[in-house]
Amino acid sequence: MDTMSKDDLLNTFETAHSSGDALMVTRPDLPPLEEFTAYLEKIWDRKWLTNNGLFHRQLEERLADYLGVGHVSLFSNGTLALLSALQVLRIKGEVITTPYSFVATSHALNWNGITPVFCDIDPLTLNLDPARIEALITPNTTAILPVHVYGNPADVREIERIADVYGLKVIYDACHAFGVREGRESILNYGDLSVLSFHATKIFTTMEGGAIVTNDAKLKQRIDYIKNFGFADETTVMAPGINGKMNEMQAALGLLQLKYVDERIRARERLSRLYRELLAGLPGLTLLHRAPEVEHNWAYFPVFVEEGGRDALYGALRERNIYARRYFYPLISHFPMYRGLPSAVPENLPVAEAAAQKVICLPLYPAMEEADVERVCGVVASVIKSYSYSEPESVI
Ligand code: T4K
Repeated sequence: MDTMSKDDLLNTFETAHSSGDALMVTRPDLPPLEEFTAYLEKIWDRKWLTNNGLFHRQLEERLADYLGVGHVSLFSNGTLALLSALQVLRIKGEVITTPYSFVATSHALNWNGITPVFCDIDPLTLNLDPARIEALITPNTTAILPVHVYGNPADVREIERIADVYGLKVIYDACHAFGVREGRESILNYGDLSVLSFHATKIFTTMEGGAIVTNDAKLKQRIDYIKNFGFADETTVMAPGINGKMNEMQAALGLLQLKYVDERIRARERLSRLYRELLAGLPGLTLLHRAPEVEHNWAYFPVFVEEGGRDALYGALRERNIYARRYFYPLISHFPMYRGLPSAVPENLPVAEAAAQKVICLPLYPAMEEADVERVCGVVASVIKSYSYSEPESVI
């Protein structure tokens, strides 16, 4: 019962869909089908399917407005947006990043021929620990690639200070941070670029999709060349670009999703607060720190279980048709293509190593009922009580 193959997951998902009683770690939110069909009819009429279509342009503008940022460049997925962000800023050599993320964060470096340098994380936020960054800087370091993991803001000010001192670029993997604000300022306004994902598992989805956010109009222009093979006009190619374009169906879905995203974030918040209330004070269980001054998007509900209890909980939940996921275990630094790097040595990453052993993300999505949360918490409490933990843990 250690892990599930992709086929097992899909079968489980199909069975769950028909039985109605399974809880997955997440389920996408979709608008009413007839609203989408109306957009499809317009696409069919216009026969303009991709390459900066009308819905694409509308979504870029509407998103920039909604997010409170200068410019948005849409992509067909978050990984292509990450790859392109590194290209646009011509990042090379070594980049300091976190091992506690989805593997795409480091893969984007790898695909650009850049060496990831893993830095340990902060025990409270689980984001890059700025106090450990400077020791990893070498003459080959060109940038920092932090992640706002679970939508919790990284220490943007301290990272900016270090980047300024050493002349480094900063690209935020903000794939979890759609709509997150700190002191009313969008978290996406920090660093040189921020990258979003609109994958089916994200709080704002276009099925697949992503974006690069910038406040620099010239950079936005370069990003738009790069995602369209480098074309500036019919005959001029400005850069070795790629095909990263979002199509009109994705953009249409995005326009509709914007209508509903606020109410969905509120539903997530309600469910998250219920989880927190029901799980508070269980010995051996730590909840994710959520800073009160942050406007959260309530993406993910990770909990951290002490001393080997995590996998028992994962198994017990599955026996009851509850498919929690261990995001982010294993650490990226454990995967074969990265584990030989000097920075991947587990002794250098104690906080990330511990978090990866303890974490489990419980189901969270707006269509869940309060009774679903109670059901999950019942299993968590019964497993936790079977371990003799003495007192609540406060940090990872
Ligand atoms: N950086 C970060 C920090 C990221 O988290 C991600 C993506 C990226 C970069 C890259 O962005 P993209 O290129 O993906 O835009 C999922 C997602 O595939 C991935 O997008 C996401 N992070 C990651 C955290 O999670 P899996 O392999 O766990 O997904 P999967 O297919 O097992 O789905 C999880 C559950 O979601 C299913 O059990 C049920 C539900 N689900 C999923 C899909 C695809 C649905 O209900 N419907 C669906 O269509 O990676």
